[in-house]
Amino acid sequence: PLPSGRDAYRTLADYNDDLRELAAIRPAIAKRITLPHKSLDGRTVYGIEIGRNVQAAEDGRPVFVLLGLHHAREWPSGELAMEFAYDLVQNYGTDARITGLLDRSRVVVVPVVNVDGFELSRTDGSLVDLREVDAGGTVSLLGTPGNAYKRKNCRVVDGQDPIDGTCRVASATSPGGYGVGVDLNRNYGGFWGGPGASDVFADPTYRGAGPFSEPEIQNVRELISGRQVTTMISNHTFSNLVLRPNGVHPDTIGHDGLPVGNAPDEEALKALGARMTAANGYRNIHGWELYDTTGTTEDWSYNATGGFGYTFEIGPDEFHPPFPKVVDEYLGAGAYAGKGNREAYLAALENAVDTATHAVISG
Ligand code: 0X9
Ligand code: ZN
Repeated sequence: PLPSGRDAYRTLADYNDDLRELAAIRPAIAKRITLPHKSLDGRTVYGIEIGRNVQAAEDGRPVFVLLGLHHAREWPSGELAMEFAYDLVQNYGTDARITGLLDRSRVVVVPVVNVDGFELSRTDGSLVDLREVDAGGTVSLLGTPGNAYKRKNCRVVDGQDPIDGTCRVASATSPGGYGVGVDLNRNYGGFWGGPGASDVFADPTYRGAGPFSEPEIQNVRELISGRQVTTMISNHTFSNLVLRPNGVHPDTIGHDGLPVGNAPDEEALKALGARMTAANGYRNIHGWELYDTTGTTEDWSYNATGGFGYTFEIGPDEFHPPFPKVVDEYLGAGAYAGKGNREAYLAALENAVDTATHAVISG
């Protein structure tokens, strides 16, 4: 079973309850944190900070940051982040490896970055797509019921009407679509405004009015800027990939202030990618090998801070599969025997500690 014992997807309320309770179980090593900005719809965003003597002020130990649910429909991305937090808190003091790592680092987990979008997706959606079968037996996807496949946040722009006056992506008469919102994984300041992001509000990759325009992304900026984050993973679904900077093809970049060629730390970024993909069985590639993007989490965090940053695309083929698959993808069980993200995150945490040991980043 998972560290938390859960066997179904959390709601936003479940995440908030779990973050509070997990911190309360072991306050010597776990502290709930409140991010500085409320979401557009006024929700508080919480995380948890884990490590030896965590109630004291930051002491310069390196930090590993694990993020989930930038994209509302990608439910496993929050689950795996939350389960790693449980794993660490439960095993500190008994598991020598985890104890040693948490003595020398802190880990910050924010399982739900896009609280508004996730709440809508999780509570006003369905796991079942609307399909039509024609006389010849051909199946076509008409759309998704409710809002289970919402991607973006709940930004409304003047003159661009939200469906039914809300954050919804779908209505009874208009299933599917992308609806309102900014793509939070195009809103960071890393090469914002470049290729692989849209300036059209209705598009799935709408980048927002400017870099860091969205409070949900201001939260992540301030979280990372205020700590010595040596390794960051942003969880998404799906495609079984570990993506590293850069997000833009070397032939595309080199214009308009975009970087030329590979990231300066290409060899080390690739090496950690190899360690993590040995653990989870995914492919270890540059972001641009999936497709060009700008304004993503890792392109900002790596270029702004020097801390290594990755996107994990969890799972082979579904935004939110039946929950037993999520369990196996964390533990490396069942169809994923020996290939789990638990071990990949531990490799990332070891790197976070090791990077600081070698003093690559000044404190
Ligand atoms: O497009 C995204 O934001 C991510 N894929 S998703 O299906 N989860 O939406 C991938 C972004 C990773 N970075 C690069 N491709 N550069
Ligand atoms: Zn995503």
